[in-house]
Amino acid sequence: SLSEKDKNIVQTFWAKVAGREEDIGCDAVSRPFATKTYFSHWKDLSPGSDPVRKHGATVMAAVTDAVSKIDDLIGALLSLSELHAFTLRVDPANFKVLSHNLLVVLSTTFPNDFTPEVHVAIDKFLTAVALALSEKYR
Ligand code: ZNH
Repeated sequence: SLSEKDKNIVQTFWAKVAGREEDIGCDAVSRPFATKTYFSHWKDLSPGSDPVRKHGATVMAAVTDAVSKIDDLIGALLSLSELHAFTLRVDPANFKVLSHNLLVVLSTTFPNDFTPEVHVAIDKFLTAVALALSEKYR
């Protein structure tokens, strides 16, 4: 789980992400993650399309919000967990795929800041986010 040191590293790194959420989120959701299964109601599913970009920004805004509530991720993400479990019915295995996509995009967007130490902390954080989002799945 996340140590105090990990939390500090995540929050410091995330200060660099601020303002770039839309591009980063767009890249992350443009990478394959069972898009067709869940987003077939969108008119344009291609990487970087308007709905993909908008959804990337939405997801990243939620992740940024989670960074600010890093001490209570379960509480912070409870209603989103409910939404994904009962309304959207997203297979929680996909949370891992998106987390991985985010790691890839963050590492290439911030090649200098994405040190091995940052990598470990962000990986732990995204794992905790995925776990919190899975809370309402029973
Ligand atoms: Zn999700 C939606 C977040 C993952 C699918 N999302 C959503 C939203 C948010 C989110 C915030 C919005 C809500 C409202 O509107 O209210 N997600 C999120 C996060 C994550 C996620 C944070 C992680 C990290 N998702 C995910 C995945 C999937 C999904 C993985 C699949 C694959 N989501 C989804 C859908 C939706 C959402 C389908 C809806 C969209 C539309 O329709 O537009």
